[in-house]
Amino acid sequence: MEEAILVGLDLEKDQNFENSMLELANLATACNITVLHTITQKSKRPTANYYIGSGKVKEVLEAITTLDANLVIFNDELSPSHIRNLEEQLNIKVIDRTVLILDIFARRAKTKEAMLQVELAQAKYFMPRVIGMHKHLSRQKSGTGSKGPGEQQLELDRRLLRNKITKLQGDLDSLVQVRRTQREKRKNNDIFTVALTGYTNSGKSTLMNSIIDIATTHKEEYVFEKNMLFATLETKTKRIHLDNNHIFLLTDTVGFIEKLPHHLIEAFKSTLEEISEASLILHVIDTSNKDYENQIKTVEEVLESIGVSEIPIVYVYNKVDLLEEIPLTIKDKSVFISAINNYNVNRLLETIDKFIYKTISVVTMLLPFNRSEIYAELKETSNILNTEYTEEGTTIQVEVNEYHLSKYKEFIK
Ligand SMILES: Nc1nc2c(ncn2[C@@H]2O[C@H](COP(=O)(O)OP(=O)(O)OP(=O)(O)O)[C@@H](O)[C@H]2O)c(=O)[nH]1
Ligand SMILES: [Mg+2]
Repeated sequence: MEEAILVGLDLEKDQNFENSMLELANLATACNITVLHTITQKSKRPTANYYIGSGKVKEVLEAITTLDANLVIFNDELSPSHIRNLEEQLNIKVIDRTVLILDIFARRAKTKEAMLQVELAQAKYFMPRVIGMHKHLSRQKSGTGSKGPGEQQLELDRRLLRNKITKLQGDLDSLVQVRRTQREKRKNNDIFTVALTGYTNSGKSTLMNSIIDIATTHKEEYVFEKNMLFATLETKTKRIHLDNNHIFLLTDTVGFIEKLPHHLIEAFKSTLEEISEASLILHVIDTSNKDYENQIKTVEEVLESIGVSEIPIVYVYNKVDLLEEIPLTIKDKSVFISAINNYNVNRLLETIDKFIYKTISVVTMLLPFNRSEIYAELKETSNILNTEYTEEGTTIQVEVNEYHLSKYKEFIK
């Protein structure tokens, strides 16, 4: 049983510090760790030796002894030397926010791809840090120039880890290739794609299910939703068919969190590409969280870091059932909804449809009788408004996107 003391450095520019410490406690709980106590320090910057001041280190040590803790968790990612110095002073295991996030991802990963992604991020995080885990061994170094058991072990561990990273990267690359090919195929159909994104636990998967509820007949395809951090790690795409015969693909993706480890972003690159290739992004916001404005900022920073800047975004203010009144500081291009009881989700679908309309032209086509496969394709992907059988062939009035417009332009009357 792990019983921990949380430590946070309150840097002056961080207005969000208190919430961030609460979130750290939630992350710890999600890893089955009991939080005994929280220690914070206000400071302009971290110190070189211990991240916190040496006086604070003493305070942490006292708390460890008094409360009988066996783990210390820092709210920021620590460097290998910070970990080494702190463990030397405190004599118990020291970890950071990144380790917790990686651990939760590891617990939640179900598909082969997600497992590889998490394992890769973990290995990369631990690579420069193996040294800290062997400090007790390396003290046994004997004789000038000769390698003690500690150092030999360290080199061996490093080599194993490096090989592991290469292997994981290779396995992941081949899986990603498969996914890219699938996506290319989808792109060829050029169906309008909408990606759900947002802070973890904001209600993305619940919204996906609500839309499936309203707009599809395949109710057995609901996605997993739950009140926990990082419920979704795998992307899921569903085909949504609106009443007016407009079709779009809706993709549910992994949520973001403050200080998302960069190794994770890197490892989840292929998953995040689903967002960067969407035609429209729905940024889902948990308005019942009093920190939601900072969460919006965090999400926007991650989106920027993965190169999303041109794609139109609709802000979806979710969980309004929990509010007494709608907040005033709301951006335009936004919709208020409650995904859990489908409130206003129809309004959101209308908004999405307006974006689809922008990509559509209404044309009349004359299809020769021997090209029935074109009719079948358009029936599957486009909205046929009118069909007439004439002597020359089938005349249809149809709403087509740019892709079909150029593909079949020879048949346009
Ligand atoms: N009251 C209320 N709760 C909601 C609403 N939408 C979602 N929730 C709850 O919020 C929790 C998280 O929902 P999810 O849909 O799993 O959230 P997510 O954004 O997919 O989260 P991750 O996959 O972890 O990133 C669940 O307990 C939902 O029931 C809402 O409109 N109102
Ligand atoms: Mg989810």
